[in-house]
Amino acid sequence: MLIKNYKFDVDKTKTTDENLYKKRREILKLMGITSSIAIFPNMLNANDKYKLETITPENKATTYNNFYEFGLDKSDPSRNAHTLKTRPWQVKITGEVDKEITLDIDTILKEMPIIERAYRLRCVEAWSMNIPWRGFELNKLLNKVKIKSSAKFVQFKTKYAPNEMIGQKNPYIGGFIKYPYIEGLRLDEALNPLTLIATGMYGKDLQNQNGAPLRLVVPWKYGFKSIKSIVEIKLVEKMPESTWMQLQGDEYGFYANVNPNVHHPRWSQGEERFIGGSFFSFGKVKTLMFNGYEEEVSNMYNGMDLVKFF
Ligand SMILES: Nc1nc2c(c(=O)[nH]1)N[C@H]1C(S)=C(S)[C@@H](COP(=O)(O)O)O[C@H]1N2
Ligand SMILES: [Mo]
Repeated sequence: MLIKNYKFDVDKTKTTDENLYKKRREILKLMGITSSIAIFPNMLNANDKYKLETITPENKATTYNNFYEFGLDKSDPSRNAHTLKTRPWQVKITGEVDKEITLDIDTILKEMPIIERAYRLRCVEAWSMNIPWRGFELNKLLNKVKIKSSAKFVQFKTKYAPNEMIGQKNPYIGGFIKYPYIEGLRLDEALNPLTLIATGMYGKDLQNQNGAPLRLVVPWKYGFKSIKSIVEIKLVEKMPESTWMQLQGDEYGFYANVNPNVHHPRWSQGEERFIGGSFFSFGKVKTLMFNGYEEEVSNMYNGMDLVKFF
């Protein structure tokens, strides 16, 4: 399947971003406007587009995190995650496969075709970033096993190590969650070429707070689906549970596709606060259907009631 580069290629994203920024500034200067940007609807659109395409600064993406194993505050993971041991590290592929396998992280890194792609990350809490990931398509890793026809879903599991993850040991820090954190995808979602296993970002290896040594990235779904520090990938017959379904299934469904028309029971999903780098790239933008990846993924949900399957 063809992936359009204008949307996903890291360098192209940067170029568009800079050009748009320059153009905006030139137009504003010509008009003698230096501060007020909200008066022309067309320019607001350009501004929205600019925000959506700006790459979030690295220091924001590595210090404003959700990784409850290290605490519930956004600043906790970057402070606490250094205790996680990411070597040696093994990943098991289990369940409905002809032969279960265990892979070493360094073998994976050597054998997988590593690519770079910028994706938008939209948290269910209505903030978003745009992150240049490094990694490989999950389908390339799943090629290492022969999947049985009985497999319909994939379950993912984060490492369980209370001595390394303070929130797993202390429920007052980790939020009384049943660890290990688990997530799931339908098999076709897992095999979709957009679905990545990230091993790095910003051209470097992943930091622990971002899910080292490898984490899932599913750009058209809310961020909580992008499970971090994975040790097991299990092919299963039935729709698996996820940590957030266990916690509050009426608020967080299995699909969790980004959808500006289906609101969280306690807040709107119609807008998001984009975390950019400059004054121009901060602030509210409209949330896009499937987080802007509608063309690439909507066919997987043909005929499905997205209100019911939220
Ligand atoms: N194991 C685990 N994975 C997790 C989480 C978590 O708490 N534990 N938080 C999720 C949520 S809610 C979001 S928004 C993203 C945040 O990823 P980032 O911190 O790299 O931006 O990670 C997801 N993966
Ligand atoms: Mo999130």
